[in-house]
Formats: sequence, structure tokens, C-alpha cells
Amino acid sequence: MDPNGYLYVSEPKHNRVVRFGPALPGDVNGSGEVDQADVAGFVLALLGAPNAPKPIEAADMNGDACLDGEDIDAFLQALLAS
Ligand SMILES: [Ca+2]
Ligand SMILES: [Ca+2]
Repeated sequence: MDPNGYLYVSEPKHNRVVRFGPALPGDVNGSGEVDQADVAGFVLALLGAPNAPKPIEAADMNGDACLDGEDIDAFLQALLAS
């Protein structure tokens, strides 16, 4: 995912790169907004649970490519701002 929140998925078979986005940080269920429905998925992603929603990068709030406690604050703020 690039700094603007776009997600790139390459399709070598079709010789192209598909761009998704902009992805909304914290919107782990892809509904277009960060709300209470994202809380469970965010926690699962944070814990690295096998049934976490994909892409788990959606839960990476600060864009440092890892999910950790530093993302919790930003997630809560996005949640409260919704
Ligand atoms: Ca959502
Ligand atoms: Ca992070």
C-alpha cells in the first residue's frame, strides 16, 4: 500500500497492476467507513488471528507496515471521528 492509501495488486498473468483505493485506514471490513463493525476485525488483525479480515493492512493505521499497539490509538480516534 502506498502513502496515499492505495493498494496495488499485481496480476502477472494479465501483465498489469490493479489499484484499489484509497483504502481507509481502520476500515477492516471494507464498508467505506470506520465504525463499531470494524472493532472485532481490528482486534483480530492486531492479534494476528487466522480468521482476521483481509487485507490486514487495513488495520495498519500509521502505515508503518506492522500491526501493533501503536495503531490502537489511531484506530480509536478514527472510530470516534466516525
Ligand atoms: Ca468499516
Ligand atoms: Ca502500524
